[in-house]
Amino acid sequence: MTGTPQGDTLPLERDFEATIGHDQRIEPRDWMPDGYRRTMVRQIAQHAHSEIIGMQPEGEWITRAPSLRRKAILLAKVQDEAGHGLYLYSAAETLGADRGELTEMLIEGRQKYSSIFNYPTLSFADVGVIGWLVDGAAICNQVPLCRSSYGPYARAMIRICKEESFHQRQGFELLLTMMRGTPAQREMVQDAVNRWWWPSLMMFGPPDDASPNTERSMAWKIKRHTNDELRQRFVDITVPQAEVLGVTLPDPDLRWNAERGHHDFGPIDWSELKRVISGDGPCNAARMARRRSAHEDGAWVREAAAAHAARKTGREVAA
Ligand code: FAQ
Repeated sequence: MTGTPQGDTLPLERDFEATIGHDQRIEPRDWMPDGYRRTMVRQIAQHAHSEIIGMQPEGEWITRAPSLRRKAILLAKVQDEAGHGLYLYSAAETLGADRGELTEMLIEGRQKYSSIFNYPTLSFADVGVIGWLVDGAAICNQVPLCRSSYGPYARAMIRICKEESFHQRQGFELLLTMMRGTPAQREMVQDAVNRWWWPSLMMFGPPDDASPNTERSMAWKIKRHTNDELRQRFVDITVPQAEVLGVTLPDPDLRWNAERGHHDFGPIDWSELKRVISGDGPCNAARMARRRSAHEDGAWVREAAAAHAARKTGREVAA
């Protein structure tokens, strides 16, 4: 949509800017600049893809969960992630983006998903650490998105955040149980924390001075905080939780800075984030292969659903 039939978009732009300025929501039928629509579709689609690909690392442990209780919890969590993907694809559809086309773009490597899901899950402790750190980081990033300027995205985020906080607590509870177990269990937890800590900090995106989208997204109130602000908040929240668990975060430079009122932390290896985003992480190829085969295996379901919908519409028209 570029403007009114007369091509005079100025009054519409003014309305749009006023809505943003008054902290009100942009809704699907409202006029919006092309750039805003593109940015929203990009962010929502990447987020949706992340939820769906994010089912894989933990999903691998469903058949190997150590008890029926842990299996039931894990099944429910992975199913929740599928639900989040669906709410988000629906939000993208309100912007005119077709879900099938977005999936094609992911499968062809034209759209991204979160770097974090390209790391392997080597032990059951990884399930706990994903809940604690990855869902923890996701909550930190997504709670402010409940106030994002695009209505359907902000509303989807409210429900997603409620479920993610449940996920975070189950991860923490699992780790606490393991930390109260045998020395071997404690070692498994520490090993998982060592492997997931830095990738979790990278989830927040590149540093502010290398983040091309932040300034525009902040001006449009799509993003409410910069990548570095949210990363710092996550570190500050997580350090005391690590103390309760009795694990060591793998950063010798991590310490409280009374002057700043925040924790200082060591340098992040941004070349690793770049590598993983560009497809060269430890599990990128496996994750995409699995996503592609799931899509192909699901073709008959999509065809059957479409045929059913067409028959139903036909019957309704005949009646
Ligand atoms: N991985 O200019 P910025 C979850 C890309 S859901 C991959 O800073 P922006 C739930 C970025 O897209 C996790 N790509 O970009 C769960 C951009 O590329 P483009 C997903 C990344 O958009 C838990 C380029 O780099 N959450 O975990 C990453 O302003 C457990 C430049 O970056 C969301 O999607 C990355 N880490 O800020 C599921 C939340 N970082 O498009 C299962 C919503 C950056 O220009 C189990 N999204 N890039 O080609 C956001 O808040 C933002 O999009 C950011 C990036 C903060 C991710």
